[in-house]
Amino acid sequence: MAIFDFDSAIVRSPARSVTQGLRAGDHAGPSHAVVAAEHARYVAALEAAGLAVEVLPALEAFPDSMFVEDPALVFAEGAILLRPGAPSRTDEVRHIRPTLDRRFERVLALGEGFADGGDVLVTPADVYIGLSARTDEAGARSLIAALDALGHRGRLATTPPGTLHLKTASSLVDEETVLVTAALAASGMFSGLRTLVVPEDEPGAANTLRLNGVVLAAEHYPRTLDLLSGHGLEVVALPVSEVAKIDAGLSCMSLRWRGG
Ligand code: CIR
Repeated sequence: MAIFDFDSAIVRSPARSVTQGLRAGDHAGPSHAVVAAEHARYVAALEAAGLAVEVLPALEAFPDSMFVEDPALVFAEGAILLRPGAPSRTDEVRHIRPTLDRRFERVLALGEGFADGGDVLVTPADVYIGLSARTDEAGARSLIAALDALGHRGRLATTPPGTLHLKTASSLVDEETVLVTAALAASGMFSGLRTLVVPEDEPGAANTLRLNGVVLAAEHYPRTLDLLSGHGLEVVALPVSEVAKIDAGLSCMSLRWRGG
């Protein structure tokens, strides 16, 4: 299970400005207090799964900065500084860089274009990079070059229209199985992997997070929790309905790797 074998994680405390986080639609933003409570439960779940968690301080100037998955990508072999495609998030990279320089021997950077970590799905054979409103082809190709330098093979993928990130619609739950929305399953892009399709009435449920022997999943999607348990997985259900108001889920709140 090397691909899910993690001992270290970085997270960032939610800023009070998280209430202004980016979201599709014009609904109200989340409550800072509830997001903070969800974040605390998330950190505890990472620790319970065996990871040592470094908690970075909140960045008030960046409402979405608790979603550390987007400005960087990390592996045991090294880290890659990305370039988030939302203008309000681009400078988050400058703030996470010192931490990555301290924690990793090799820190590479994207040469050109834009790429969000939420568009990057790591599987045993390939690293899928979803083209989206946040990740363009120049960024994806530049990321493929950086991945190659770390010994990983990247390939382009398509994020379904109207979906924020590739991983909004997919997550790897075991070495052979990807949990996907019906729209992404229909694309047929995951050749060589089994697909588990989330129920039609729970399209937001495809973003889960496998860590060592457990899968973290949103507690507000009960049918997906049953689907995962029925697949023989040990599921940890977590409250994330408040961060979901700003289009976030389980994977986006941490960077995970082995060997920290
Ligand atoms: C954003 O739109 O950038 C944030 N409100 C949500 C980011 C979620 N990131 C992720 O799933 N990797």
